Amino acid sequence: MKKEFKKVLVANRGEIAVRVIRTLREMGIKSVAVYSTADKNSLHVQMADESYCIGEGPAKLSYLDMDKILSAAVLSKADAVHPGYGFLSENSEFSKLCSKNDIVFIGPNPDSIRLLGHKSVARDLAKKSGVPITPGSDGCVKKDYIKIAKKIGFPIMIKAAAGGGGKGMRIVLNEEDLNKEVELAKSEAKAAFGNDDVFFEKYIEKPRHVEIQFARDLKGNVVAFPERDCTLQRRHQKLVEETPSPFVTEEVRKKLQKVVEKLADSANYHGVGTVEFLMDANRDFYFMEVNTRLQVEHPVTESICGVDLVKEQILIAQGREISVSQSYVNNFRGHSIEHRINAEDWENGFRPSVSTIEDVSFPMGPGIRIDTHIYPKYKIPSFYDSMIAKLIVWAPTRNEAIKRSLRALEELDIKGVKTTIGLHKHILSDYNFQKGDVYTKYLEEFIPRVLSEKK
Ligand code: MV4
Repeated sequence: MKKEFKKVLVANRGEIAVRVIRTLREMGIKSVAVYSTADKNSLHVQMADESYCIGEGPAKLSYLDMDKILSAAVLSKADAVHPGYGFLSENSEFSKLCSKNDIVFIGPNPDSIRLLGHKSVARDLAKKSGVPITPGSDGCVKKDYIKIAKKIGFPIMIKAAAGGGGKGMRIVLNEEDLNKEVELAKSEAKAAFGNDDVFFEKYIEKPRHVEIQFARDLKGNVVAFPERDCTLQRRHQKLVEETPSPFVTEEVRKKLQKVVEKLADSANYHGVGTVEFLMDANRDFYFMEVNTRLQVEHPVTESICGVDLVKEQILIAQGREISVSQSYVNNFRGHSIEHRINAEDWENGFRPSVSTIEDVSFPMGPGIRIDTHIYPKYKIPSFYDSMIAKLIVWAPTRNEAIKRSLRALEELDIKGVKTTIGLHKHILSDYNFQKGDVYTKYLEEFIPRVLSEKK
């Protein structure tokens, strides 16, 4: 089943397309970019060996159009497709379509994507593999809502089986609200995902978000990386990610890695993936979901482990073995923090600030990595995500990483659009963040406080 890739099509745009093309070049593999008319001046198009326009700006007409992307792959004689994150990266139909056309989809097989994409099926698999799950319903709930919820104990959370990333979730505090909330959750889920299956979980208060990156090859070698802490989010969008977590002990890390290894094995998973957990104040952790793609925050893991996760993805897809061992990864060094820089006016409701980058200068020096697709005079298209850059900072300790991040953010100068750089400086200067004392709703309280103090 070994296959050497000579050419890979990157089915994405922006910073992740650029990041994937860089690794392809290092591996001596030709790259093919696809782009929408709105992206014709984009950096990924300039960097690739060849490129194909696949349609108009709206993602549905380009980056989500499976047939167009497949045509470009066939036409360019690409051996494989790298989907990046978002768009078609977790679409099992697309993965199947690639295989049917003798093109390797760089990711797990369609069955793994489909199974793990169904939250309740993934939860069952986690339970069977010995991964701790929150108390909750066995599978999806069809009737006896009150009986099931009472057994779990209020407050509970209703979650959509086809959901994820916070979509289709509802908290229910008491029995009186339950039936109404289940109906609301179902109709929301139906509208958003075309599937109204829901399940119940015990509600975990003030949790942290901790996740484990893993890789597993066709031979069954598994590596589970140190945890990433992605607790600082706003409306389910991560803003700051770091590794290792300031909250996780060596002992808890070992436990997390052990259960992830078991889960990857029992899913017979091939590729890189991430298992997300909720962690409570006692450091007890509970399975949340599995992401079957490369994630935005993967560079922090690369920084402390000395690994190129895109290279590992490609090696695995070629039928080769993972190039790093568990013991190599356990010898990780230092601390890494990522800041997502969005073109948003964070002081005014995070309104998207899409216009032209008049000028930009990037920070440099020890421990600094910037993943971005912007350059001076680049016009940000309005059709896509507002993330325009990621700053990834490494230092020997968390404390030094925080100081270095502040230094780097001061050097980072973006003119022409409003960005979240200022907010990141406030976060880094916050005493609770410095102590590592935050929880998932922290920014909901922190941001209004910062804004009122500024006035
Ligand atoms: C939870 C929870 C509390 N208890 N489940 C949000 C994303 C989705 N994957 C699951 N999420 C949550 N599930 C139980 N049983 C709280 C959240 C949650 C959250 C989790 C991680 C990061 C930010 C969050 C913000 C709000 C709610």
